[in-house]
Amino acid sequence: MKRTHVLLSVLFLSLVALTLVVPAAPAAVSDTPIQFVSFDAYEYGFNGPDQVHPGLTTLQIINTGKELHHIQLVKLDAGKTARQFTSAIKADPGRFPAWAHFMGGPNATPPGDRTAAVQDLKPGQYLLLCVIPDNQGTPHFALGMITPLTVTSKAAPRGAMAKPDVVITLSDFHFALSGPLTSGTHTIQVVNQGSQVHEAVVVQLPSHGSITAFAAAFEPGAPLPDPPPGKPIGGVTGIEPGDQGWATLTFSPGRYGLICFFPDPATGAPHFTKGMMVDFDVK
Ligand SMILES: [Cu+2]
Repeated sequence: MKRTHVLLSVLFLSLVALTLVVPAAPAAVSDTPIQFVSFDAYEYGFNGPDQVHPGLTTLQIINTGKELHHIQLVKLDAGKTARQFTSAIKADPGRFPAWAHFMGGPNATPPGDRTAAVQDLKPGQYLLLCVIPDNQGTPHFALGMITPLTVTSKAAPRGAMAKPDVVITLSDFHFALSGPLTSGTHTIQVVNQGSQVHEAVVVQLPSHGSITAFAAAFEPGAPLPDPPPGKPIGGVTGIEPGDQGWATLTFSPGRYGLICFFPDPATGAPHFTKGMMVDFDVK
């Protein structure tokens, strides 16, 4: 399928991005209540709860495997099931069914690392998917990384949510930061103001690297660069127009980038080829 096809390029990072990321510490907290759930990701599946409460939820991914993984939450319209989703994808691998909606989640996480994203969950039936492909180009969800998650209608006792201090706005086809990201831990609000599904993959770059060089490494047939052109440290997976998510990430001084691999539905061209990538310095 196209959107996995364009993500194919991410796979090689699983071979090179083995350094441990320091887990994000909680930033300043507000009074906003939130629940916390954690999923282990491995080849090929997720371990975690199959039911959660509705509302703001920190979704943590712990990558206990050997390849790059993420969590793409997909919400199914009422009456649709995981089985119907699987059949629909089998019948037409080129597109997700119209009754399945991209609802974010923690983005690309290297082996041995953990990242998290906050999403506002509504009651209903969800799926957790990993859309990142293996080295044959098969998306991980087709290899078993697909698991149902029921969001109940019962409210739960909650902790406190970190207060976002930077906003990343996604549009067709740009990233905009509300202000500079500084060294330390930040909770970043990611808002999709575009007309297509977008994601934010946050990439730590080498000191003289650029997100353009990182993206260039994903050209089909490109040799694996040494040293690697960057390491993903999380972000928010695909969200629908008008939707949002939050990611708490820890930055050290240096160079970083943002990139979106989602394809334009009309052409299949990944958004970064339309300019949806940017680099920035953290001081
Ligand atoms: Cu995009």
